[in-house]
Formats: sequence, C-alpha cells, structure tokens
Amino acid sequence: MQTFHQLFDDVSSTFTYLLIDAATREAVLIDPVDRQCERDLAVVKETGARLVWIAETHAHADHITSAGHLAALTGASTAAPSGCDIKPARKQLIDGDTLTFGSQQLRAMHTPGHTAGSMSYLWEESTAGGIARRIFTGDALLIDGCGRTDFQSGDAGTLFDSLTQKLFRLPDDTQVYPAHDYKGRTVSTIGAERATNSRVAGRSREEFIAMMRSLNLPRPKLIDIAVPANQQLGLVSGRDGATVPHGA
Ligand SMILES: N[C@@H](CCC(=O)N[C@@H](CS)C(=O)NCC(=O)O)C(=O)O
Ligand SMILES: [Fe+2]
Repeated sequence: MQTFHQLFDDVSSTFTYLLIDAATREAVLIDPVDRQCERDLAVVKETGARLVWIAETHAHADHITSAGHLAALTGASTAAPSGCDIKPARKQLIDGDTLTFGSQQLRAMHTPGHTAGSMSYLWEESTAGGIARRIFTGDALLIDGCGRTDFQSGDAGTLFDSLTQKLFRLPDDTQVYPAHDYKGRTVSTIGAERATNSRVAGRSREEFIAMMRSLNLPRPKLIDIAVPANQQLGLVSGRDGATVPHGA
C-alpha cells in the first residue's frame, strides 16, 4: 500500500501532500486547497488513511486553504508555523517541533524568507529499501526556483540563508517536494538544486538579493483575500456564529 501521495491543483499550481504511516494508516496532509476538498477526502478514504494532522507551510497568498474545514470534517488537528499568525491552528510550530503519525515523525524546519514564518517539513520514512528522505519546502525552495520575497514579510537575504545554510545542508538524495510548480515538474533533489538551481547556484548573498529585487513579478490575484482567509485556516464566521469555509 502506497504511503505517499502528491496531489495537484491546476488552477493555482499547488501541490498537496498526503503522508501515511504504513502500519497504522495515521496520516498528515500538507497544504490542502479549498476547491480540492472533495478530492482530498476521497483520496483519504481510498487509501484507508486516517488524518491526524493537517499542516500548513505558510499563509499562502495565491489560494485558500481547506485546512480548517477538513479538520472539522475528519477530526484531525491543525498545525501551522508560529510566525505566520494563523491563530486557529491548534499547534503553533517552532523550529525542530515534530508531528507524530503512527510510528512516523514529520519535523518542522524554520526556513524563513518567502515569509518570516515559513516552515519546511522533513519526513524520513523507514522503508524495506532503507530511508526515504523527503523535504516539503513550501515556497522556500521551488524546483529550479524559489519563493518570491517582495511581500508578506519576505526578505531575500533571509531566504538565501534558509536555502544555503539549512535546506542545502540536507543529504544530496533528499527528495524535494515544493508547494508549487508552474512548469509541470513534480520532484527534485537537494543535490540537484544545490548544484543547478538557477536563482541560487553560483550566486553570492548580495547577488541573490539584487536578482530577487529585479524580478518585478505581478502581484498574486487573490492575495488580499487569501492571506487573511488563510490566517483563519480558510474559515469565516457564519451568520449563526458557526464557522464555515470561506467560499461557502
Ligand atoms: N500568478 C500567481 C502568482 C504566483 C506567485 O506569485 N507565487 C508565489 C508563491 S505565493 C511565488 O513565490 N512564486 C515564485 C515565482 O514566481 O518565482 C497568482 O496570481 O496567484
Ligand atoms: Fe506563498
């Protein structure tokens, strides 16, 4: 039975990840997207998983999370980086914290720079073939790219330090699973990104900061709606005081 599923929302080019402990079927879902709620529930059901944690890598600017709604539907607990001002998340994660599912652990690594609170999550899964090491990098490290640093407490120098001092110190064969890919790629490795990532490889910290400043990317269309919604885990107060999904 598969223990890892990578799911994709093609409107926002966002990856959602389902990690399952083989023995107990306890599971973690990382970065769910509101419009994919039914799909995610179906995958959880089909795989026999039982969600115990739903974790956010940061307060996304480009789509709305379904974390709050899915937690209410499944009984899972929510976890978010303590520096992201996602107040309803039950566990406010700091660097080094772990989320346990069955005999597995997901370890939070603070990788600020895209946003000040951004976390990556490391899963070292013991398998019959050895250890499968995967890092879920949110929008810190993307495949041949990185998160932008021009809004939401972003800081290019801080992101450079997270990339070079933290993520690139992981073993070469660590598989890199980002929060987005805009070009159809699904996975990379730390070794490949350290060697060839076109934003970081061969650049000094100062050169990286200057390059990030010159990107002039268009503002995400949903940012003014998405960030406050995501800081409530995608829930809003309904007329009777109950919390309901943002778009409901
Ligand atoms: N076109 C997208 C914006 C995508 C975007 O800006 N993505 C952010 C992640 S929140 C990013 O860091 N992108 C990295 C890049 O474009 O290099 C939208 O309108 O939502
Ligand atoms: Fe982001």
